[in-house]
Amino acid sequence: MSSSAEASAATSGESQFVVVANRLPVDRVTNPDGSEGWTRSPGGLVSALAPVMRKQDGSWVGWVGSPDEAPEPFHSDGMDLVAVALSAQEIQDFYEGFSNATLWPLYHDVIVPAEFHREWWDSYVQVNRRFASAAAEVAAEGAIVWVQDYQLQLVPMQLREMRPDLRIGFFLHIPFPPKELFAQLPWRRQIIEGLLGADLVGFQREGAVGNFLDIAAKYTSARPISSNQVAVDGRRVTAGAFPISLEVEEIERLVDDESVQARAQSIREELGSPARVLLGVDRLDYTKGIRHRLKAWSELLADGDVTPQDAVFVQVATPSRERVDAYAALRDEIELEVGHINGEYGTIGSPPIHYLHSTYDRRELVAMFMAADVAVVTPLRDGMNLVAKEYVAARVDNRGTVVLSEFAGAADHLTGSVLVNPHDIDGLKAALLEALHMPEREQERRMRAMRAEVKDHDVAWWADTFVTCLRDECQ
Ligand code: ADQ
Repeated sequence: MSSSAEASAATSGESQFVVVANRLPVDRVTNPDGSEGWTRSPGGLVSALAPVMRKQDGSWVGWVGSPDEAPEPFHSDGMDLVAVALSAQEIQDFYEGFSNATLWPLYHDVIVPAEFHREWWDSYVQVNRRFASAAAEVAAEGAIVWVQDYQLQLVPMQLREMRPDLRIGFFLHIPFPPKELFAQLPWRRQIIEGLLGADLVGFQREGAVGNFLDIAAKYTSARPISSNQVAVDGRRVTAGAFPISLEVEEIERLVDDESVQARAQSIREELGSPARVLLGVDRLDYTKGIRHRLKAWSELLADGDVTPQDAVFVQVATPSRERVDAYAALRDEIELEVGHINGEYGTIGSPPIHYLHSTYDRRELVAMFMAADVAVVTPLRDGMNLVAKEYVAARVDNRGTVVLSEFAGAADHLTGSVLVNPHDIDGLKAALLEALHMPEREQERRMRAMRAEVKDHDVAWWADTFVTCLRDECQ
């Protein structure tokens, strides 16, 4: 892992492959000699793209994560990193505002109301243009540019206007809503026109592709030319589903590691060696269905269907977007409910729920997956949900069950899970009991099938399929 910044080799017009994402895939570190450097942040996206980046003089355009900071372009770990600066005001308006308090709720079924503010929109337009300009500067003639996610939906068209020679792809990591919800957005036409600047627009699920094509036909001049293509200004734009996945080998290597195995064992012991362990791992986000899950668990305890000696629930909730009001309120609600459950049903040394508001490294997460009998993944809406796939990847012993929301993209692939509608609390309780009591042979049958699916369709497969399609081979 490179941690020091060398001068960038390709600062302008030399990159054949450019990724544009809200965040750069690096975190700042202090080296042993006291100098400052960068280390690659963990994550499937960067691991999947690193080989393509290395082969093709790749550049990654993104924000470093703190206000007003934009180091000169530098080379790290086989790619050129090009930083885009955001001011404190832009972080509030573009990022916390329009991205996370307008688009995020609107694209997730309006679980909390979406807020519409014109100054947030103005900032979104301006910041998107800055990302587009940075990409236009580093991309070589005819290069491939792959724009990522909901924060940057205007970049494809802005970039096309600056550089019509480029081949532009866009991938949305979150759901894309039906037109009945999308229609609320005062800037609905501009967002769709922004996306139509791409040659290929990718989504997690087929349903999102249908929503996008429907909305494009309603609000723009795009005209359908086939089941997944539209014509816009004499160009052809393709839309398709490209379900994201993870680096299975990285997880399997950790499962193989004796110290991770020992840690999994000690987690069980620290929990008091209960008969069964249920595990939830989520960003603390209202889309993840944590409240519904806790309600179901609380009712199972109240009904006497489970006791803290039978089973313990571990809920890991990663701190997330704490400056956005809805997230602060959610944290309070969840912590109140956890306190209620433990106060009501726990005994000394046997709380029925362990709540951990913290971020963990991959080793600890994998040890938790190995220690858990049931993964509880019950979002109210989720583009894909990688935690469900990570749990499956970690169960090389073919044991364990997944309780999975039908509203997560992962439900299309992990068909051996116990599928639930997380709004149906009785259904959720029944699913948790089914998972807790599933015979080992049945667990094995289901887990084998799910592991085969995840191994066949890993994150490298996802990136290859998208990039191959973008290079004009699926048009
Ligand atoms: P997220 O909403 O962040 O991603 P998810 O797909 O579950 O959701 O990814 C979360 C990642 O963070 C997982 O890799 C998980 O292991 C990790 N993580 C969670 N809690 C952690 C903790 N406490 N410590 C350390 N790591 C933790 C968005 C979309 C998803 C889509 C992904 C990828 O909302 O639907 O699957 O992008 O496209």
